[in-house]
Parts: sequence; structure tokens; C-alpha cells
Amino acid sequence: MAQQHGKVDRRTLLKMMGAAGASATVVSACGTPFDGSVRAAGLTGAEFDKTIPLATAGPGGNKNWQPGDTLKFLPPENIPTSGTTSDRMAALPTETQLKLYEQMVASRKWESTMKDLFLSGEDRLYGLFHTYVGEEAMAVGVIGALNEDDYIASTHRGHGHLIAKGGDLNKMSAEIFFKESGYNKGYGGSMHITDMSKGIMGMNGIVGASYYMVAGAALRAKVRGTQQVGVAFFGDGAAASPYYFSAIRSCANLNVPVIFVNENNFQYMSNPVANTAPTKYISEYTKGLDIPHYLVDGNDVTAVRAVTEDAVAHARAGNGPSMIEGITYRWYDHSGFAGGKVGQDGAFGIPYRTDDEVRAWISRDPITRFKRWLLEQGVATETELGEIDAATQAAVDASVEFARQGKVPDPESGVLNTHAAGAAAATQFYNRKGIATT
Ligand SMILES: Cc1ncc(C[n+]2csc(CCOP(=O)(O)OP(=O)(O)O)c2C)c(N)n1
Repeated sequence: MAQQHGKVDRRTLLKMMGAAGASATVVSACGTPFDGSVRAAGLTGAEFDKTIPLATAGPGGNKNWQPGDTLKFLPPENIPTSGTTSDRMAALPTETQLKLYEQMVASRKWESTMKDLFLSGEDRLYGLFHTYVGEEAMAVGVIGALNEDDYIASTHRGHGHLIAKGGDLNKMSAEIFFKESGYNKGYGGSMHITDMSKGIMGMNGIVGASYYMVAGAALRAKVRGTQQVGVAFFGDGAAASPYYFSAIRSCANLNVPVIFVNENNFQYMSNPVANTAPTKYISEYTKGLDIPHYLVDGNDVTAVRAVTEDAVAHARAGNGPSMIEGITYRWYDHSGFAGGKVGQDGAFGIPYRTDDEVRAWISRDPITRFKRWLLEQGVATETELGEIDAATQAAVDASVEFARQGKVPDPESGVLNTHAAGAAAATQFYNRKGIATT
């Protein structure tokens, strides 16, 4: 395995880091193409004055990463499931198969519609919006294998998770429009949408927050013997969080029924996964724990579904956690719509990736692939799937209209939903005025 090391004197290095922030100076001083690559061997007092090796090639070879390299990471065909994943999908009732298709389409159409509205300026939308377009097979494949009362904790990129778990499109749209009729009464925006009635513990602006939220819910389920399981979604960047290691180890220790689902889209904002992962795959991080690990094509809903069924069975049987890594790709920029256009799929001209790579991933579209599968299996005809597409778009359009008609929250209600004392005071205020606060 190629390891190339540049050398820099430690005292100089610390001075540089203190003066100007580590990454930029280390990169410029050492000529290494990536920041964050300081593997500081021997940083003890006794070794002061020794030189520090700066790794430019990680154990997984990732440090040699170039834009466009994601296609070299397509996952293995052989997934440890009983039977082929296609056969297992085929064994499901037609109604279920079509539901999965509909949910993937709903996620795609809802986000694409929002993207067009943001870009056209028609509704003067604002706030952060992280698209999940391209990754839909992950949410639908995983969540479809859960029961209604199982828990999920999502990420900042979680609209697809919400839709797959039965989230209400009207309330989602209204929240994006910051209206009182939204999921968070117009206070939260995209990243705080939560629906505990459906086991949705929320999207979350805190990267790496899903692990302990779900672990807590799943531990409660275990103690009560309810058979519920929890799923913690997280990105490749979030896998660098110490909370990840801590939570997955604790769940393994205590046999907590959590499925850790990594959506590896190779992009940690504008950082390639090479900068954050020392191994080729995220699922290699925790191989030492004696729990099942699955590495799947995250754009193949049959594969994602099959391994999740196994992981759920493992958890419900009292055997504790497991880990799933799905290899996928987001078609748009990290947040917002730079490089995107109204009516166009995908964002182009983004500096940290190549347009060819984006096109290659669009050609691996999880929805087109599943549609092909449904047609080949004779589950539905082109016309029937077209009807699902049209009905879904109509529901999305209706949700936008619902959002437009909604009311902007009163400024006075700003103290609600903020902190405990404020909420109590505001509730009294509303009670006096005879206004319902729930
Ligand atoms: C604790 C915390 N640190 C940093 C951020 C800023 N941030 C928002 S999204 C993001 C990248 C997350 O990347 P990844 O986990 O790979 O998920 P992806 O965006 O690719 O879906 C970062 C660093 C944050 N929101 N929370």
C-alpha cells in the first residue's frame, strides 16, 4: 500500500497551526493536496523536536483520491443475504412493491419541485435545504423493512427518510414555507422536521446526533420488551464523529436493537470521503465489533431492503445492533442549488466533483433502476407506473398550494417553542386571549 510522507519540524508545525489554522498552512507548507491528513505519530513531550510524518496516502489508498473517483468504489455484487435480493423483493406483495416505488417518486418529486421553486424565486423561499435526490433507495429500502412504531433518527439531508416513514407532504411543504401549518409551526424549517407519532425522531442540523437519540429510544424499547428497533441514519462525514464509535460500541455491549445506516455519498460538504475516511469503506471502521456489517449498492432498493430485513430480524431476535453502508451519491450541491437549474436534474460545474461523475451517477438513478425491475418482473405496466408518477406530482403540487395558503406565525408566538420559561409564559398569554397553543 502506497504511503508517502512529507516531513516538517514539529515546532514549526505547531507555530503554523496556532498562527493561521492548521489545514491551510499544513497544505501550503508541505505541498500535500489534502488538509486534515496529519497523522501525528509521537506527539509526546519526550519526542518533542522530532519530525512529524504527514500522511498523504491512507491505509485504504483513499488519499490518492481524484475528483471522479467515486465510480471506482461501486460495491461488491455479493451481499450476504439468503437468496438474491431481486428474489426477495419479488416475494413481497405487489402492493408493497408499488408503495416503495411511490415513496421514492414522492421524495424525488417533492424535492425537485422545491428546488425549482427556490431557483425560480416564485415563492421567495429561504433557509437551508439539503437535497436527498439520488439517494432515495436508501431511505425507502431501509424504512420499508421497519414497522410503523419503529424509530428513525435522520440527518440534515432527511426529507426522503420522512417521506418513507409516512411524513405528511402538506406539513413538510408548509414548514419549508415557514408557515404555522408546518411540522414545526413554521419555526424550524427543513432541518427540524419531526413527527414522533410516526417514530420520526427528527431531521437534525447536528451532524452525528442520530446515534444516541435512537440508541436511547431503542434501549427503552429493549427494557420494556416491545420488540421495536431504531435506525440511525448518518453520512460518511458523520462517521468521523466520536459519538458514532461510542454509540455503536455501547449498543454492541448492551445488545441494543439499533441499525446504524451509513449513506456514503462520498461528499463531506466539499470534502471527498478520502479526507475523512482512512479505510476504503466506512463499514470497515467497526469490523472489530462482533456485529453484522453489510456493504451494499445504495442505489439498488432491492439490495438495501434485503440487508435491512436481515438486520431487523437480528435486532428483534435480541441480538443487538448491526451496521449497513450503502454506496450512493447526491446529485446536487451540499446545500442549496448552486449549479442546478429549473427543470434540470443534477447540479453541474461544482468545483469539487466532475460533471462526468455526476452524469454517471444520474445514469445509475435508483428510481429508473427500480422502475425497470418492476416492468421486467411484470409487477406493473408503464401506464400504471405513469399513473403513480402523475398522482404523486399532484399530491406534491397540492402540498405547495397548502403551504402557500398557510399563515405566517405571529411575531408574538416567537417565544413559544424556544425555552421552557418562555413557552410557559407564552402559553399563559395565549390562554388569556383564548388562543389554542397546541
Ligand atoms: C456537529 C456539527 N458539525 C458540523 C456541522 C456542519 N455540517 C453540516 S452538514 C456537514 C457535512 C455532513 O457530511 P456527511 O455526514 O457526509 O453527510 P452528507 O452531507 O454527505 O449527507 C457538516 C460538516 C454540523 N451541522 N454539525
